[in-house]
Amino acid sequence: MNRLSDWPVWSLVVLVVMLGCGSQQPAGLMADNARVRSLIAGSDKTVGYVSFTNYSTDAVTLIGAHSDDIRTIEFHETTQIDGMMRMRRLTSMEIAADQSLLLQPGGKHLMLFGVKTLSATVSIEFTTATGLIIPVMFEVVDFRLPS
Ligand SMILES: [Cu+2]
Repeated sequence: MNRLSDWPVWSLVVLVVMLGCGSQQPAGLMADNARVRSLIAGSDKTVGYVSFTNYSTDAVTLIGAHSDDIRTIEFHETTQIDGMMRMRRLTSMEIAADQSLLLQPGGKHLMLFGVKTLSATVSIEFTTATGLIIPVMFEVVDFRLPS
């Protein structure tokens, strides 16, 4: 579901229509550029970033994230207070209708705790306020940016 930026635009449109007709997938929520930072030696926590776009006419609220290989995944937001970068935990993240939500360095992000090992990809399932499960495949990449 990620890497959509590499696809022609018509592919995206077709995919959205298909999702709208499917019974398992929530209509119109797309994830792009999903990546998790590879583990630093001696650490079992890391960060994840992804761009969600909501092509539906209803807001989508994410209330949780889960992965079999990760003990805890929290939603975080980095803000600058008096020149200091601080992270706070968010209980949910909303993607308004027809809008995108960018999880990126220096802003909202996923915080992964209790990560034992990471292979090339990691699947994270997001839960919405309406009880839908949205699986997103994250690519594990080596980058060194502040969370
Ligand atoms: Cu954080």
